[in-house]
Amino acid sequence: MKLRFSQVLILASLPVVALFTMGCAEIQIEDIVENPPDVNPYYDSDGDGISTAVEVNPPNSYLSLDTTVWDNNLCVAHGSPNNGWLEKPYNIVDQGTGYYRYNTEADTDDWGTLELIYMIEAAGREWHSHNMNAAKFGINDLSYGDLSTMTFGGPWPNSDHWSHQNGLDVDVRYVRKDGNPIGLNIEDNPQDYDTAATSTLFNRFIRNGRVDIIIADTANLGNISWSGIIHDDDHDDHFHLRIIDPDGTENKRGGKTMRGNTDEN
Ligand SMILES: [Ca+2]
Ligand SMILES: [Ca+2]
Ligand SMILES: [Ca+2]
Ligand SMILES: [Ca+2]
Ligand SMILES: [Zn+2]
Repeated sequence: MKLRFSQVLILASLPVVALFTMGCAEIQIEDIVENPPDVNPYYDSDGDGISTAVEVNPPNSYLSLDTTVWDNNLCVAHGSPNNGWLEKPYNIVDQGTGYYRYNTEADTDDWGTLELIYMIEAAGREWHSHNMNAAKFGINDLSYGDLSTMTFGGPWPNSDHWSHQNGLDVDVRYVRKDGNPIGLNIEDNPQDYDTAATSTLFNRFIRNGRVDIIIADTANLGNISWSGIIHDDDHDDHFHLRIIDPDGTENKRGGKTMRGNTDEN
C-alpha cells in the first residue's frame, strides 16, 4: 500500500495524540504532588546521613549497617585530638568520588567520626561534579584503628603524629597542576602547585561548616581570609584539617545528627 505524505503525517502523529489525550484524562490536579522535602540523596539510599559507599565498605561491617534502614550515628570522639580515642568510628572508602586515600595499607589509619568522613565525601562529590583539574584530591591519616583488637584512635604506633587521635583530623595533599594522584612538596616543586585549585579545595571544606582549623603553608594562597587558617612553614607536602568535635566535650550523641547537612553547593 502506498501512502501519501499527508496520510503518513496523520498516522505518525496518532500515538502522540493518543498519549496527550490519555494524559489529560488521567492527571487530575490533586494527583500532582510535589516531591517530599526529604527525598534521599543519590549517594545515600536510605537518607540516614551515612553514604551507601560507607555502609557497604567491608571494614564497617562490624557496625551492622543496612542500606535500606536508617542507622543511628553512634560514633563518639572522646578526649582531644592530642589525647583521645574513638568509639564506633567509620572507615572511609579508599577510592571515593572525587578523592583518593594515598596510604595503601588497608583500613589502618582511615577511621573517623561520621562528620569528618561526610565532609570529605561531600567535598569529593563537588570536586568531581565541577571537573576540577585534578581528577581527585588526595587524603590520608584520619585516625588509627585495629579491627582485630577493636581499638580505635589513640596515639599512633610508629608515627610522628601528635594529634589525629579521635577522628577529627585528616591530612590532604596540595593540588597538582597535572592532576596526577601523587605527592607534591610545594617548596621543592612550586611549578607543579595549583594554588587556585587548592584555594578552591579549602573553600569546599570550609563551606561544610564543621571545620575548626586548617594548618597549611599558605604561601601563594593569596585569597584565603578565613580565620581558621593557621600558617605553618613546615606543612610543605600536605595541609592538616580538623573539624569541631561533633559530640562536644560531653560526648553526647543526639542520634541521627547528619540529617539536613547534605548541601552540595
Ligand atoms: Ca545510608
Ligand atoms: Ca542505613
Ligand atoms: Ca567528644
Ligand atoms: Ca578504607
Ligand atoms: Zn595532620
